[in-house]
Amino acid sequence: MATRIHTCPLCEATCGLRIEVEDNRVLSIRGDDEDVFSRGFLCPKAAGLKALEEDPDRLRRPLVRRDGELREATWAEAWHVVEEGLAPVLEQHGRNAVAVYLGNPSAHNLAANVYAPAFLKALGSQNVYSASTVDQMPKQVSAGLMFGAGLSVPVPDLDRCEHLLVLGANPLVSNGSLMTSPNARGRIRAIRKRGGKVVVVDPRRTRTAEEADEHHAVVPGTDAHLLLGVVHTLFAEGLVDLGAAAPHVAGLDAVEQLAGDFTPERVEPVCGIAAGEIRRIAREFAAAERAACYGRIGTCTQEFGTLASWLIDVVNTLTGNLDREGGAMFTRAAAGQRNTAGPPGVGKGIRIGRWQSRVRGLPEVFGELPVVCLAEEIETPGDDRVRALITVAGNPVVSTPQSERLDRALGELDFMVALDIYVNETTRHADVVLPGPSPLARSHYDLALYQLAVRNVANYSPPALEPEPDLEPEWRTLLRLTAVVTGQGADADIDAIDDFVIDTLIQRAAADEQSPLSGRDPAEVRAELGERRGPDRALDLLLRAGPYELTLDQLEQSPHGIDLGPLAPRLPEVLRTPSGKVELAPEQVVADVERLRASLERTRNGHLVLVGRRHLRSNNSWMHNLRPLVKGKDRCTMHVNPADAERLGLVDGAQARLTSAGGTVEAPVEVTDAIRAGVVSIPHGWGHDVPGVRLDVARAHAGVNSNVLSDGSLFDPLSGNAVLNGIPVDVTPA
Ligand SMILES: Nc1nc2c(c(=O)[nH]1)N[C@H]1C(S)=C(S)[C@@H](COP(=O)(O)OP(=O)(O)OC[C@H]3O[C@@H](n4cnc5c(=O)[nH]c(N)nc54)[C@H](O)[C@@H]3O)O[C@H]1N2
Ligand SMILES: Nc1nc2c(c(=O)[nH]1)N[C@H]1C(S)=C(S)[C@@H](COP(=O)(O)OP(=O)(O)OC[C@H]3O[C@@H](n4cnc5c(=O)[nH]c(N)nc54)[C@H](O)[C@@H]3O)O[C@H]1N2
Ligand code: SF4
Ligand SMILES: [Mo]
Repeated sequence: MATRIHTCPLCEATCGLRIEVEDNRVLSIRGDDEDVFSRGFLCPKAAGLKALEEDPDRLRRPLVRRDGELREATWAEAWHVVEEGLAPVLEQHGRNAVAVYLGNPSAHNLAANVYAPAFLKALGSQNVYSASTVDQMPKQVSAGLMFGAGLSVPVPDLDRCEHLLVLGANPLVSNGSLMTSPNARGRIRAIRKRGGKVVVVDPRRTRTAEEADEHHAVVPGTDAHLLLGVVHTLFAEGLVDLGAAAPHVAGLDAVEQLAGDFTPERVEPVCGIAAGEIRRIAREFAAAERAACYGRIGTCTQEFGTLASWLIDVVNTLTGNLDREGGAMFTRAAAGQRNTAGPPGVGKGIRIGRWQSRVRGLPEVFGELPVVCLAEEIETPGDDRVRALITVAGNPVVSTPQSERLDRALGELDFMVALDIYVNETTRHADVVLPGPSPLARSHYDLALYQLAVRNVANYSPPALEPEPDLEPEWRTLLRLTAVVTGQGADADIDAIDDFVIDTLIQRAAADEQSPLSGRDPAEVRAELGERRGPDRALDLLLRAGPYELTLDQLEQSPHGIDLGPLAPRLPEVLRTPSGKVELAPEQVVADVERLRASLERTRNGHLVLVGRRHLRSNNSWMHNLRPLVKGKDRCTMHVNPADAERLGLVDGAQARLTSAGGTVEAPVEVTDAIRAGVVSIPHGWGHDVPGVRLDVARAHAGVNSNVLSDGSLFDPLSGNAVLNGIPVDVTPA
């Protein structure tokens, strides 16, 4: 028996695991008490990793469609079919005819972090989509415009904060997002223990709200109204004090003007929170010694997602909490962070809208198009129509809007390749499925999430298990795909392409005057990187080029991680805006406030609105095939307030029918006063009972796909992010 230390790759919390292994099998998984960040904390999903290893439905060999059926094949056969499928599309219809969708697990996967960008660059298609536009894109846009880089997202300094204002996030269940904080529950409880205050704004009384001092059941989609009411109050009552950030902030007067007519009385009927309460929220936040305002899915996946995301950091800034200890701070990551590269304090900022989607004309953001456009780009005839799709660890048929339409559209593709470990609602449409090793059978480092952590931390895990014999590492699959789309063919020398990728990274570091590798001879640097190949070598380089000048050897010698200390102030060095200032009132955002102002006049039409929710034992759509995580009570139920239930004749335990512009689903009713009247909630990620899906356990707990109800017409215009919360629905007994 051996003990392996590995970081859990399932969510953003990066918990350390202690795994007992025998004969390449997992005996048990516990929390790693010595982990410098998670200190033994674990959630129930970690046990799912053992079940995932053992899951007979997890793919161990490539699949190729023959006579309409996905059948096991050799890698050589699979690659032959990939070449035969992609080449004609590229030749006859060009690069844009091949679309890519990157799913959420690729954000937690070092291979994808390093090699997906290389593949996308080689492909050169404008039709790139990802789970980001059903998730955090509004925050990336607002942070990009304010601070100059899309991942310069201030995170609450949870461990020193004394007042936490949470909007549209449920960290006690999600374990934190855009706020890497293992044991978020313990860290949030500690705020109250040290005499601080936690305030939650959410249409549902969530587990986080249950443990807070205050809960405000906001009307879905109106956080921007509420926050402008707060901003108005801060100015009106002379509570604005930028603190140490003051010399670095531009646009203060513009913000004051924008907030001018958003009095608490004016926004009260829209957001459903009394004017007096809004004033008190503002006063208490301003009065707190160290306060942080934080928002997540609920504030992003809504009509005013970018405005709400922006206003969260406006509130932090106006009260002197931006970049202050115990406030909202910028992480200083050990590797790969855009805002530690290049000249400090100034940069090119971000550009959005460099191209538009062909059918609806929605703008590009950070190199991708909004996923609400994907179905129409496949369906609509014309030049640049999407005819082939490559998915990488994604399940858009369940996770993105207008599911039924997208499902049909995937059936119309000329060719589809899925890099995935399951045949699910999306990958059942593929012509070829290319599986990779399980998460425990590959090395791990959270390149993205350590940029958003509540402490500066670096932790690398070597593989805890040997990969199963027929599984290619995903980095090699991504590079082989790169070879195919660049015409080198699947038999190309993958190691040579890897050398090219690493040389590009070395040259970039050598050309950066701030980098510890500045001016170094690239060949010499490559030699120093030694025998490692693939993502490990790339990580070693990024660590050496990073602000702590670490090496992968050092990380390997510290299996429980290296703690690089609490967050420290980074203004103005962190900024990459052209002005070298925090842009408190970016032009595009200011222009969008008009839309918000117009919405003040909107009258409600009596529709119920649908919001989502997450469950501790569930992870988006893909872990429902793991028995330990799905056993027990049915989770895919519709929550409804008792008053609505009575009015509509809905009975607890009976079925309800929900109809929207997007479609109809039926779900069991759960009557609960934990949800605001006028709002119903169904979790996303379910609906597994469809033909061709190979998920035996999930099929037995199928649930319904809530994204059937979103019709794809609703999105946040600045970021293109889908509206997934606040969808008008009619509900009747079924
Ligand atoms: N209504 C509603 N919809 C939502 C949300 C919501 O709150 N409400 N939330 C949205 C959010 S935040 C997100 S992030 C998206 C998620 O959207 P997606 O990323 O599209 O969906 P997932 O369910 O995460 O699917 C992950 C896929 O990756 C595969 N996979 C898992 N591990 C690996 C691996 O190691 N390698 C490979 N190659 N494949 C792997 C799984 O089999 C599955 O097919 O859903 C969004 N959809
Ligand atoms: N257990 C578990 N953990 C997860 C995941 C999972 O599926 N399961 N998914 C992971 C992923 S990909 C992500 S992105 C994160 C998400 O992390 P969180 O955002 O913390 O998680 P959610 O539970 O989606 O919380 C969103 C909350 O917003 C509320 N809400 C809905 N509409 C509105 C609104 O208009 N305004 C306000 N103020 N609130 C609103 C919902 O009621 C819900 O409580 O979680 C991650 N962690
Ligand atoms: S909280 Fe997230 S990282 Fe920690 S054990 Fe659970 S799923 Fe894994
Ligand atoms: Mo997400």
